[in-house]
Amino acid sequence: MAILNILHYPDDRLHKVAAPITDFGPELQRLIDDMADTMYAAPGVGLAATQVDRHIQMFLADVSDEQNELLVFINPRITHLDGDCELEEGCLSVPGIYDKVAGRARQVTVEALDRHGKPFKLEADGLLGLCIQHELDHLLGKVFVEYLSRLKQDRILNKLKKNRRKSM
Ligand code: K1U
Ligand code: ZN
Repeated sequence: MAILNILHYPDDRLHKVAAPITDFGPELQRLIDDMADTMYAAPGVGLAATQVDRHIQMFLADVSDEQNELLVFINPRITHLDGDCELEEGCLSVPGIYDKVAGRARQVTVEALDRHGKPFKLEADGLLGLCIQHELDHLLGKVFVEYLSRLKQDRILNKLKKNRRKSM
């Protein structure tokens, strides 16, 4: 078991675009297990490889209460979006900040490969649907706060700076 370091906004490495995965060998399997440990320990309901400074197209999600329904999405792509999501989102890379992002869909269809390279298709709504959209953004180098107004972004940056100073 290993807990990986989660990059914190505004780290530039959160803006890197992830590359497709072609090798499903032991190194990837180890990374998946370590990312799952990291996500559950945080605790979070999702984690993208970008957030642990691995710039490959993979994210994990588990929105179950018992943390026993791990989903692994490799080389994911959204094939359908519908409706409007009213839920607020959070981010392990932007601790303590929750807000609603305009334009998030209520229902999402995603196609991806599982940890063994097997294709699957999933339709999701609610927290899982939102989490999938949020994690896919991470793989594109986008952090949710960057969708908020300039004023909100400045406030968030100030708050994060203050929190960092307090914890030093
Ligand atoms: O990608 C991440 O930073 C993880 C993020 C995922 C996410 C949460 C909510 C909406 C969209 C995306 C988190 O998990 S933040 C932590 C969180 O929301 C949470 C933690 C424990 C229980 C329930 C929620
Ligand atoms: Zn996030």
